[in-house]
Amino acid sequence: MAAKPDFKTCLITMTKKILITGGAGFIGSHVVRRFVNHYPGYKIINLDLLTYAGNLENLKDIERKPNYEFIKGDIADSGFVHSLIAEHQPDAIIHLAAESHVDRSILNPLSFVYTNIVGTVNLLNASLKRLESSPDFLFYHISTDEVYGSLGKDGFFTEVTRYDPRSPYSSSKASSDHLVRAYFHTYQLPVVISNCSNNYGPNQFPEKLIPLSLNNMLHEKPVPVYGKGENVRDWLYVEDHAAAIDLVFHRGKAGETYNIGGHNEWHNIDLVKLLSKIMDKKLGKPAGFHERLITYVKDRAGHDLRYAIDASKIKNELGWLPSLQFEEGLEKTVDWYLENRDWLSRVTSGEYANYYQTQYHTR
Ligand code: NAD
Ligand code: TDX
Repeated sequence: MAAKPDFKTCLITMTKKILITGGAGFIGSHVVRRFVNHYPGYKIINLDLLTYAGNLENLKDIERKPNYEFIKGDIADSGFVHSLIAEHQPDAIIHLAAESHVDRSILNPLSFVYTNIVGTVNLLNASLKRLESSPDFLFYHISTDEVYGSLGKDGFFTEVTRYDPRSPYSSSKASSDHLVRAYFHTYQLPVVISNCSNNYGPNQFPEKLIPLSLNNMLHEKPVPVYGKGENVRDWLYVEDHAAAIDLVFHRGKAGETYNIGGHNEWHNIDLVKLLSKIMDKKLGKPAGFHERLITYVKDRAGHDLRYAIDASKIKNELGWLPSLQFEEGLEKTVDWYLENRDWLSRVTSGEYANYYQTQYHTR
């Protein structure tokens, strides 16, 4: 008797058309790569506006694969989103497109409202239309732990922690999460949401703490640490997040939320000191060479003290655990940035160069 195909084999041979938004960005590019490579039977459409944070270089290795297609467009443009969904008729949407940087949200909240809130509602409305002819349609919304607000020294965010967003960025993400749930309850749109902690790894735009610190160390420039560096973040390697997204997409229950995190808390100052040590070693510099670049600067307005995720639901229900130890993930990340200095100089020219000169980093 022929062996029964296992669950994975069934998925790989099954045809599905998935629209992934924000696939040219940091996390999105890792998710797109994973789906294109792991599921050759799926057609992956990457919809991205290619803002300063989106870069097709991130997907060079898969851009010619037959199951991949890129479409440039703005999720905040309702007419465009509706005609795209009508034309391509996806079976599911995995929604990552967003304005993602807290400091930028403090400078320009409205752009976060357009992309993160209006853009999400446009996708939800187009999904409802699609649901009429595709009853198994799924809308998967990728969100952040920042929606839960700020923790004190103890405790963890769980899926039932009350929302308490404090920055324009987290407020816009919280708003989009609420709207996604509203479409589930009001219109029975099948949805699933995951809220993840801070990601790190290759291809992260050098405005976020880890790549910004590495970029500044490479140029022997001051490494800005906000306030006293006492804030705590829970770090997760980006490919572990992509693996969790794969699991939630295939096995998550409609209407449910899953928290994803690394159980890997670091005070910012300790993290930047560890990065300095790794850079000393990799670049053959004397001990303390990069640490001397650390400069305390004015604190971020409304700076959340601590984030930490309790990821037991996704572990117990879907069997997900992070695969990489932090030291291993950081070494891989540092190696990637050292090997991709051209990428770094390309993405830090133009608009980013202006931003860089005018913000916290010159103080
Ligand atoms: P990113 O800024 O690196 O990428 C965002 C992508 O969205 C870019 O490619 C950009 O071009 C695209 N985009 C922006 N506006 C768009 C628009 N109007 N229309 C179409 N595309 C647009 O962000 P990221 O860090 O990869 O985050 C991806 C998602 O994951 C976001 O929803 C973010 O809230 C969430 N998230 C991020 C983290 C993290 O640590 N980076 C953690 C948890 C959740
Ligand atoms: O130069 C810096 N110096 C500094 O001390 C920068 C850029 C940051 N920081 C601090 C602020 C935070 O406490 O480091 C910590 C991490 O900052 P970011 O990298 O900007 O990330 P954060 O604000 O925690 O938000 C990130 O995690 C959750 C992502 O940007 C979000 O998209 C995600 O949802």
